[in-house]
Amino acid sequence: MNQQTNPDREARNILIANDRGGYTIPTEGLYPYQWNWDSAIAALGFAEFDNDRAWTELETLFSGQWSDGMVPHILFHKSDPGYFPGPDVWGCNGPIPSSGIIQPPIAATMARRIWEKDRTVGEARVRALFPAMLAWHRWVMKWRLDDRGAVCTTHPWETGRDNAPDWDNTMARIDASDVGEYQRRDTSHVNSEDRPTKFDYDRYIKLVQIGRQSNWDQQTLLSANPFRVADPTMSFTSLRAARDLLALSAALGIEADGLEDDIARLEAGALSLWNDDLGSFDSRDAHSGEWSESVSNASYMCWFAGIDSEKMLDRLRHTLDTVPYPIPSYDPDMPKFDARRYWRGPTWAIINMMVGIGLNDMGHTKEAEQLRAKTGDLISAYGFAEYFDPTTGSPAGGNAFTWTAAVWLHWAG
Ligand code: 9YW
Repeated sequence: MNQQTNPDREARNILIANDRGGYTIPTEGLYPYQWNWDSAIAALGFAEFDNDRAWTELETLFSGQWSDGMVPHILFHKSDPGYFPGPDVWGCNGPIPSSGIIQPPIAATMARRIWEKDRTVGEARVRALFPAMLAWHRWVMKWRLDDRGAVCTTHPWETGRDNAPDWDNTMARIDASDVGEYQRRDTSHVNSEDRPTKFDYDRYIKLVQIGRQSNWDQQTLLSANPFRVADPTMSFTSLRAARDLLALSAALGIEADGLEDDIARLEAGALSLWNDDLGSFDSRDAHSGEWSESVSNASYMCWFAGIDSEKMLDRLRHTLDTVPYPIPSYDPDMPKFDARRYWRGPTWAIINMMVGIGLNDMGHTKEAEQLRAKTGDLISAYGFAEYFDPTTGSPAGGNAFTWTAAVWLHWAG
């Protein structure tokens, strides 16, 4: 971005250009459909200049909700050969062609923020969406908890942190030798060095095949799916969403039985992800009980969930002081750190925003402001990239990216 440009205007223009009529794609080419958590962040960005359009984004997302309450990670509104795997590979039967997994359930949290920004426009819209948001929360409670109340991801794509080192041990145990031939599309849009490896991709597709063979029946998948990892992203966002749903139900006078109990259960689950030997929130394989031994950017999302931690705060201060463009998606002092490979090192503005919001909510305003300012500097120096090298700041992945623009408008700019 050069100094002549107006970053606010540029950010708005990115959202407008990525708008496909009621929903926003993450970026042209690489991601041509509606992604679940991208969309919730896009709504937050729209709310900064067009509150009505913000609600439409969330309404379109929930128009793809399955009858059991599940809200898919991708809605394939219009087919696009530039992305693989498309709806024919997933083989799902929702109201809109879709994938068969979810993403971190942040929509209720963003709906609350958008409603708080403009209650006049938001009152009727949030009321109308509330039952759908509650149904999704209940689906998560029913199908994604481990025995301690931590929320599990059943596919690396589900957590939104595709190739994070968190999944390495579990992925290594998956036999993908019969996955068959397929043609990746992501590496034709962006540098393959910055993307997940073939080893990982084979397993992503194998897990989709297992889901499809099970007809995406969750009961069957509890035993058929070898990938089930309790994870900080899912656990912290689900807990935050439950708290926001409770706040909305109280403010709007809508009955929502069981939310207090759900919050207590999710809180216990989130706390169970504390790995004392590592000194961090961590992921845990739900089948084997084995820790991932991974300090990721999701580890710092505890405050977003209303969980304070002096040890995480110390870690964060150290990261803010020593990493040029924080927060890296994987601890740079750990051997698997890879500065440009997607979720194995790079910095992601959306995670920074959620960490920053959490810090601020819990009174850690100095660290919140430091993180916000550093994220703002990063975006203004290097543009609205999908993600950034935490050591040099250089942009990576797709550009003119919806969620980075939305983060700028709502928080970093
Ligand atoms: C995929 C769209 C998505 C994000 C994820 C990110 C990547 C690839 O892109 O996923 O095919 O789902 O890891 O967090 O939602 O921006």
